[in-house]
Amino acid sequence: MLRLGSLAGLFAFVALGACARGGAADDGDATADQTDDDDDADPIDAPPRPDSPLPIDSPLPIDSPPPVDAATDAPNVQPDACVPGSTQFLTNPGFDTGPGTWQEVPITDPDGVPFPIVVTAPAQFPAQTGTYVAWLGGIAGIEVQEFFPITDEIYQIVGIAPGATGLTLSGYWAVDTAEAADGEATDDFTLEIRSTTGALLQQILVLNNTAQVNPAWTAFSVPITANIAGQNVRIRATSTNDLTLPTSFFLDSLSLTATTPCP
Ligand SMILES: [Ca+2]
Ligand SMILES: [Ca+2]
Repeated sequence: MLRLGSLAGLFAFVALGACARGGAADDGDATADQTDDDDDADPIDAPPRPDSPLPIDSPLPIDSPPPVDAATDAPNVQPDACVPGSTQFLTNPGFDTGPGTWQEVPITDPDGVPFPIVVTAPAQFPAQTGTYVAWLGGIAGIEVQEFFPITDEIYQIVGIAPGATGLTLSGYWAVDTAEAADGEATDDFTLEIRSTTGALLQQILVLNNTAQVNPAWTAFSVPITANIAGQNVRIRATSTNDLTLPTSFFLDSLSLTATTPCP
């Protein structure tokens, strides 16, 4: 009841107000032209009548720039543009977590105790990265009472993604020998890719005692031409020392990468 009563009172008040405004305009400009009188009589804030023209300052839709024009002015940047990357397949490529997935076939001393291959780098020859390296050789046959060349080996089985392209094996090698600088090649080293059944797929490095660079790491990066995508392969290093004057062969900071193509 209160709401109905209040609404009725409001209608009565508005009706009175409208009459008062009309009466005041007629009374205040009785001699003016009737057309001007009508224009002047409209309050500034009166709502437009249904047939009234748009206010002068009303924004017209045609003035609004269409979205397509705005996009034309934007920089020509493609937010989803692909930048080719690379994928690295070796585990522990710098040897710095210890042997891990690297399998060692080491030289042993006369009591059968192995000389580990993944070791802390010797003080006189710091690691290329971290503290560990792969150290092959470094022992002459006669030191372990062998009367023929002695060998060791380290390898890791690596799964190469199907469709991998741009495969490259990179890293650093170093040679430190007791052989004469101008001596013959008597102690040897190879880094290669083999199948899991032992078949040679590609040689990456072939070194010997004459390759010594005192004392420095030498970078290498060799494209893999063997078709190994989608296969498990062995990344294998092996050394052979003859009876005397040992040669050490070091590896560090390896990587086996493929280019990651754009879709
Ligand atoms: Ca290392
Ligand atoms: Ca030797």
